[in-house]
Amino acid sequence: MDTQSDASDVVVIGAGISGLYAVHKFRQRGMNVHGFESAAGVGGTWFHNRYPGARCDVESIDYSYSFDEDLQQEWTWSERFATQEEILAYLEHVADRFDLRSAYDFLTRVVSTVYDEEAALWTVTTDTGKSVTARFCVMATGVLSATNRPAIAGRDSFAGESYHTGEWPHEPVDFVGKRVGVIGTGSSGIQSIPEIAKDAAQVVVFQRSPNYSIPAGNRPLTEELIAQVKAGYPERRRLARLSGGGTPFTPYPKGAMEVEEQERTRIYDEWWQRGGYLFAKAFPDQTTNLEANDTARKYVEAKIRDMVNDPELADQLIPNDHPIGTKRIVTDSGYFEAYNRDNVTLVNLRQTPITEITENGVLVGDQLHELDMLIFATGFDAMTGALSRIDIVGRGGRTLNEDWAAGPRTYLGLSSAGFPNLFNMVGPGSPSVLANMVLMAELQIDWIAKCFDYLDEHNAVSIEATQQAVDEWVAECNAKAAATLFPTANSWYLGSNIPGKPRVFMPYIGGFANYGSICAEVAEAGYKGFEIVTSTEEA
Ligand code: NA7
Repeated sequence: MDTQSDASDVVVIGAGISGLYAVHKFRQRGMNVHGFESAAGVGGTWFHNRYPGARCDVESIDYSYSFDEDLQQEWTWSERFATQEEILAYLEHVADRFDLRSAYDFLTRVVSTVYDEEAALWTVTTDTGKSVTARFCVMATGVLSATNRPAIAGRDSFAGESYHTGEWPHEPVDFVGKRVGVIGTGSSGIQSIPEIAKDAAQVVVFQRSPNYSIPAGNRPLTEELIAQVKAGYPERRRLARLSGGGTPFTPYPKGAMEVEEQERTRIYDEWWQRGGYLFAKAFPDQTTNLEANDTARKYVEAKIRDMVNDPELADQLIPNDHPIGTKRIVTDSGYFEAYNRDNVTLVNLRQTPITEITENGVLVGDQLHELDMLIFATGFDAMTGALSRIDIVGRGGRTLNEDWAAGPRTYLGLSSAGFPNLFNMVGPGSPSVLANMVLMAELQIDWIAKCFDYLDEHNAVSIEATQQAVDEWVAECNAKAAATLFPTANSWYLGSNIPGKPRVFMPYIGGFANYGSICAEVAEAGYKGFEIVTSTEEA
């Protein structure tokens, strides 16, 4: 183990979408940036989630960096919804193009970051024994990066091949002729099941909660469309920044209950044809008004019944425990139709839960499902999981885990009281996963870079959210969530998938454009809500 010590201006933890851009942006300011990444390469989420069928549900032309005009003109996406492979190739291209790998220690996991109040420095320590001191610490650790392997009895006793979708191996996995069990029907399960079914002898799906899923309507991008998009990129990005979710779409001007049924159906047809999770936003009141939501729910239920041949099976695949859209609607390719195949079976865990996992398979009640391979598509300790696995120690020895014991507490998602010069990327208290992650990351990193300029201009040593600003922002986030139907669903947005996790709606649901305006106003008002300590004060 090497025990090297080093000094930098800023440490960036994570080499995913936000970490890579952070390195680039801060280097452009002339800063010395030190990056750490636990994986062997760049890509974050897109490095790890290599399961068959993995795609992003935001259109490729929007799910890409906007910071460099040449980059967005030269890169050409092949499909409307990009595969994991293509997104990873893109991020690798970005890393090469801007020489970002050189900032990183790969295969290096950060175990702690501790603030020294006197020196106003963070000391970041890794599992390789290396430690780096830096004035600033940027946590680009990802929101869907800490995998969840639920504590099912006998979980580790299965003797066959076993994988988690979020830690998928790099070597090809061969399903041919195998009996494959999949636990979980979130996005990862729903995307992978139809692909696995093409090769496997048998796929047994263990479903606890059915999910809404809308066919992607994926297709190759034509040269004509690409030329059009590239010519109009500045306007496309401008509209995306003015939108609620960071993609250039405008909601219907009226609520679902303000129009006649015929018009409502016409709009639902339009969004169904368009494909994907944005169906949740066909009408602006769909996730705030239960009556409006019910119209969308009924529309989708009828579609599921059309796609699944066996009506009893269709019943079991239709969610009945949450309003549509209050868990992220999955964007699929052939999911419901997969159940029409002879080799795909549904095991309804709501009827009979898993008793235990055994050496040979999964025991449900007294029925043993014998398997050659078991796949955990069981999701993540979302939004806070990756941070909670690092010992983050702020002023007075207080840890972030202590500060967030009853749920995450931030100002603008960026900063927490007691943790000077430490910034969280795309996490709780920001629109985060409710927005296009790439533009989300750019917005926050651009804000932080400007903040660094301000600190330099004012000879400042540190910046930190005040307790009052945090209290008010947490209250604002809670109020925004309470005005919607989202808190009624047991989703990972609320941490409900992790036993013992406080039930708090974690993202800011006030919209991407609003969030951007609030952050800009705070900066223009001289970083209102932040305490800035200057070197004179310190002296
Ligand atoms: P998700 O959406 O959290 O889905 C995880 C699935 O695993 C979900 O169906 C869970 O059922 C199921 N699960 C979790 N624990 C268990 C146990 N103990 N027994 C049975 N089933 C279980 O994760 P994904 O990886 O699919 O997607 C995450 C996000 O990535 C997604 O929202 C997109 O934004 C991209 P439950 O619903 O908890 O009953």
